Amino acid sequence: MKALSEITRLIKKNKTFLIVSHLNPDGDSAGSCIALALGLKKIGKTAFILNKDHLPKTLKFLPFSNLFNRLPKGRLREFDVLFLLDCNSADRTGIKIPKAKNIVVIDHHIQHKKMQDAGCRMQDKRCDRNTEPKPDIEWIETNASATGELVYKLLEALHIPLDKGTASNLYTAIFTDTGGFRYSNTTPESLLIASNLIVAGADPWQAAREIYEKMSFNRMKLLTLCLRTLKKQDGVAWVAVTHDMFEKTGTSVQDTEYFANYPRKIEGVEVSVFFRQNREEQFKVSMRSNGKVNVADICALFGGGGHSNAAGCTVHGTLKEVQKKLLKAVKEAIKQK
Ligand SMILES: [Mn+2]
Repeated sequence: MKALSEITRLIKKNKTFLIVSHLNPDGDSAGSCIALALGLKKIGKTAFILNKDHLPKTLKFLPFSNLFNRLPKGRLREFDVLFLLDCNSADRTGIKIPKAKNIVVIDHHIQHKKMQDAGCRMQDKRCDRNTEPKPDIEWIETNASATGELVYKLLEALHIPLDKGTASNLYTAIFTDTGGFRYSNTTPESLLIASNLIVAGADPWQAAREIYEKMSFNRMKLLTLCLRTLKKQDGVAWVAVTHDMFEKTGTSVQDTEYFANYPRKIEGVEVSVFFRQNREEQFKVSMRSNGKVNVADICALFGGGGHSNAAGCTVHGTLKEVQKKLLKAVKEAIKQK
């Protein structure tokens, strides 16, 4: 593969690396970043991870999680190579991209410019890639279940042996993005790689317990408040979390992870929508599809994106206004199927 060999060549001839990923890091972005940093350090390189947000509590169990967002003291000097992992545009990082001699994208999301073709509105500044630094190499495989798969292949191509720490990070990356190997993006290859990662020391039960089988009491209380808002109509079901629910239960945004999946479990539901209050009049919207409707296309209409079965966008307005707009778009998409 051309991009992969170009990346290995670039790594071999350079010394300092900065690894950046999308805001609100998830298991795939965090696991991929940490595994890549560990791999680069193993072959004598300097590597740092930069993210707009802290690692969520639920991912603190990852080995070497202390590498996440631990930057060199003083001003950031120019790095030889900047990696953009698990995203392919600067706006997904939420930060101004630091200077680097080379920019490399490793990702499995559909590209923003392709989303533009799919109907992303030009007046939305999120669509404007002209102001963004242009990557020198883009390795984007939308068929990969997780960016962790690509990092696995990269480390393999560099002949870097897998240790337990790296294996656990990559296993968690693939495990979370496939929903615990349940989603339709699970492939023979993701399971094959996962198998090799277990051989190298990854612990499947630890990952399962930490990601899906563990919840603080307060988070469970938030979930019950959230599920009380459940509504269903014309093949779409939705729930919401507002600021006062966070206050009542002593929880935060991080505690809503996977809430978007619950309404999708309901029989007869094609799409589930989760509305999470960001600001007084702004909501983060997460959509999940059962496979018929491409929710990335719907979210692209509102300046967002993602995968066909899991996507999101941020929309301004009161909860009522946002729900009206979004649910109308979802119902139309369902009707067209
Ligand atoms: Mn991912």
